[in-house]
Amino acid sequence: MLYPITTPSRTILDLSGLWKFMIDKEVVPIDVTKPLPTENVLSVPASFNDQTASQEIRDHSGYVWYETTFNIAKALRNQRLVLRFGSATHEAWVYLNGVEITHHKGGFTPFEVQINDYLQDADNRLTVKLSNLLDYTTLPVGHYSESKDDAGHIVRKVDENFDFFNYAGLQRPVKIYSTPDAHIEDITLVPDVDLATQAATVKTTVKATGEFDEVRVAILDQAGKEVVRGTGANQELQIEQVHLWQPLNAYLYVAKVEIVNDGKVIDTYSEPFGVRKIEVKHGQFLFNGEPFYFKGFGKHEDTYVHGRGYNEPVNVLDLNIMKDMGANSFRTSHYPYSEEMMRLCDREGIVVIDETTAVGLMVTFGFDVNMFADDDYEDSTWKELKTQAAHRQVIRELIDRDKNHACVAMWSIANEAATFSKGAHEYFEPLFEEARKLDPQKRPCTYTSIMMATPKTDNCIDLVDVIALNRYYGWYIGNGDLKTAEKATRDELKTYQDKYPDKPIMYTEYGADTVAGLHSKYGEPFSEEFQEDYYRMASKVFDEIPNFVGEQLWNFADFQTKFGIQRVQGNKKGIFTRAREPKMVVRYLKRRWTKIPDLGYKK
Ligand code: BDP
Repeated sequence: MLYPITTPSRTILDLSGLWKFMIDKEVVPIDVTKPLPTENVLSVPASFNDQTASQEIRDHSGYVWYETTFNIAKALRNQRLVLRFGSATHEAWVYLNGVEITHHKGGFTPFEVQINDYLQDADNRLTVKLSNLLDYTTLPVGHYSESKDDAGHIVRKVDENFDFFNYAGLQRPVKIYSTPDAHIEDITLVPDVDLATQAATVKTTVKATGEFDEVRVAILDQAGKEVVRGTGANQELQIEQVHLWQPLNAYLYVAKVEIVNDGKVIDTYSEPFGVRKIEVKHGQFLFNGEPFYFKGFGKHEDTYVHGRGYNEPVNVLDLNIMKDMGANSFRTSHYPYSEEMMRLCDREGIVVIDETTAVGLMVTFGFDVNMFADDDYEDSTWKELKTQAAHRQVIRELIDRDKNHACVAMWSIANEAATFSKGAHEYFEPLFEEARKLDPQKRPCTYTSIMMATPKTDNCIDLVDVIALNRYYGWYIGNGDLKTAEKATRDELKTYQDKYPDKPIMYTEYGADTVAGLHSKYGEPFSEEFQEDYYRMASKVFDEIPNFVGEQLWNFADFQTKFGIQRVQGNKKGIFTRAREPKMVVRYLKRRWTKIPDLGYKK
């Protein structure tokens, strides 16, 4: 799916700004043919939760309504006009001038609809009904229940089966873009480079509809100079002496696509892309033929006031902080991040592990590795959850959206699912097949495994290209005891290394809750000293394991969660506070990471 941009044939109307907003108490039905019965407004894009002083709004589970009005300039009325949501969390029903025009479920992927037939000359009224409900059929997974209040009205409740606040709303940009009637629908780019000769082939596939007689593709270099051009919807274009896209050293080409009728250019679209080769072999993760070492983070889209909403200055700051620390990568835990963030990573050379919304696929949550002595353990996860359809959908939509991004180096199909329980393999095998089939660039695939999924009990490791572990020895297990944690870390990594000598291993989570400003001369848990000791311990072990190819700690910054006895205003495992102030450990990690080269660390 193409990102909306302006080109000589396309323009954009950004609907960011103040929208009417109300929660639906489900007492009086909302009549969509009339203006929304409220004068309250909120800012879009952003989560709705933290924009008011009302606890009722913040904690609302159920339906909410948004409304705005817009006009379309006369000059544009003969163009094809498309309304596009960067996301709508988690389910949306969209009405234009009182008529339902589209519906979408899944809160972190874009969707769009052509609106010409519903437009009127006067103000156009755009109304969106949203649901933030999650259950056993959705991703993420929530425990859903209903009750009645004293007046007999329905009260809905979502208990998140995951460790982040269930922020919702119109969290990403809402735009209308124009195209001519005959237009470019999609572009797929598959670069392949011969590392010996430095010559690249770029397979280009263009989907277009309407009246046109020719497709032209030109590849421009970063300075905007044409390198090669060709004609046809399917082509293989050659670039000699290619500039590679390297981690932290990005180089972006642009595929400029035109469709032409009678010699006249009808529609133009420019898609940036990078040329790089990603391979997994002999226990290494190779970037352009050299072993890559992941240094970085699991993150969240989570900031003050915006909630999970698009916050570009913070995205820019976060990547600058990463680069300053010598980090080179992050995972979009636990959902696809904004398209704007992906484009930024393309530019900045930040390597991304791109994750679906599959979090909470486990009914017996815990961290006790000894819970399952035997290796044919079975809980009811794969009987109770009905997420297969949502899972296929998010894989399809994520790959469709992100397939051309140079920054995307691997897909994460799920986070911490019950892969230790019987039934997991049957659930995951078709999903991995689907991802591998759909990705034109055939990137590696993984899932991040929870502690209870050990080398002995994990049933699905055969499906992954890279073993990605979320581990909390010394925190959830043996809290405060770093000696035992060091041994457990080493023993487990060695076992993985021996059992799967061809698979690279990395940590996609490890961390300790740390209250900024809390110090302890005994290095007690929650202190800044403990956090540093914890990371020093883990780093020491990582360096001993030959196939260990990366450390992505948990978490970049403190973030908001639901209430719980383990959470004081959220999760405090950030190495930065939620305001992006560094905790003590940042100096240690910066020293470590600036010394570790991005390529060639583990030979
Ligand atoms: C893991 C989850 C992550 C949590 C983290 C933690 O993948 O979402 O925030 O642990 O407990 O289970 O801090």
